Amino acid sequence: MSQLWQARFFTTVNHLRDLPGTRVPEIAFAGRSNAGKSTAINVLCNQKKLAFASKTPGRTQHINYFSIGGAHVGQHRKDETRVDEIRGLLVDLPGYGYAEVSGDAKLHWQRLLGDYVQRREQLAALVLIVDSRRPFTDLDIQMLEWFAPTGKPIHCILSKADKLNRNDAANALRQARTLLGSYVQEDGSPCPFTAQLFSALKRTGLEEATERIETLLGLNLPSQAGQAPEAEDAQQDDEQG
Ligand SMILES: Nc1nc2c(ncn2[C@@H]2O[C@H](COP(=O)(O)OP(=O)(O)O)[C@@H](O)[C@H]2O)c(=O)[nH]1
Ligand SMILES: [Mg+2]
Repeated sequence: MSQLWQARFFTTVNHLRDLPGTRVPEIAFAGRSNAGKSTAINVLCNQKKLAFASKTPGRTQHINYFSIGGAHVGQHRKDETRVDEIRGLLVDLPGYGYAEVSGDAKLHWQRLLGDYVQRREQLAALVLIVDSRRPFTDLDIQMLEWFAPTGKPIHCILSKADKLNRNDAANALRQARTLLGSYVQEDGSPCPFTAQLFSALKRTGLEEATERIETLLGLNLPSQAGQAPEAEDAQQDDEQG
């Protein structure tokens, strides 16, 4: 059973100053409106309505947080999520590129998303959802450009792969990998960007995406709960090495 199945709603944020003070790693899901972001989150977390999959794109202009761990398993129990036991957070970012969003809302989005992905220390990696039938849009590229300097990984999920035949899907994946591979860090080494095909409908690529996200969140490691002092030692060792 995937640990992502434990996900449950944690909080909603409209301004960066309200971001949670949690110290655990978080993975943010970004993508253009209608790319299949909510559907992907729901399938990955094996829940029908965790992230609201709407037929009216552009509605949600806020950041939704889902927690992994720290909650009792029984969904019917109205218990508090135990914040100190949370092991990771999934972050549903507002979808972008929706034509009817007004100028002010667009600016608010740009500031919120740009600042969040560039500055949020707890952000371990970005999952970028791109419709496999559409090339990367300007705003998808914007996300890559914002995030590349952080040196952190991006995992690109090419969604709705069931809409493509085998050949076109393979081409879409190849093109995405070529684009992602063109990003290099200051020392010339490639940015840690990966891509895969995905279909929520057919559940293709589900295992690959789950494993990648669990790894990026550090969920495959033994629990670090209550071991904060050792974590500092480990960091010093890294710097010496
Ligand atoms: N065929 C197909 N449709 C999908 C898939 N994932 C999402 N969709 C559809 O695409 C539309 C937008 O999905 P949604 O998750 O709300 O997109 P979001 O705006 O990025 O959150 C909905 O009508 C979904 O049913 C998929 O894997 N295959
Ligand atoms: Mg959505």
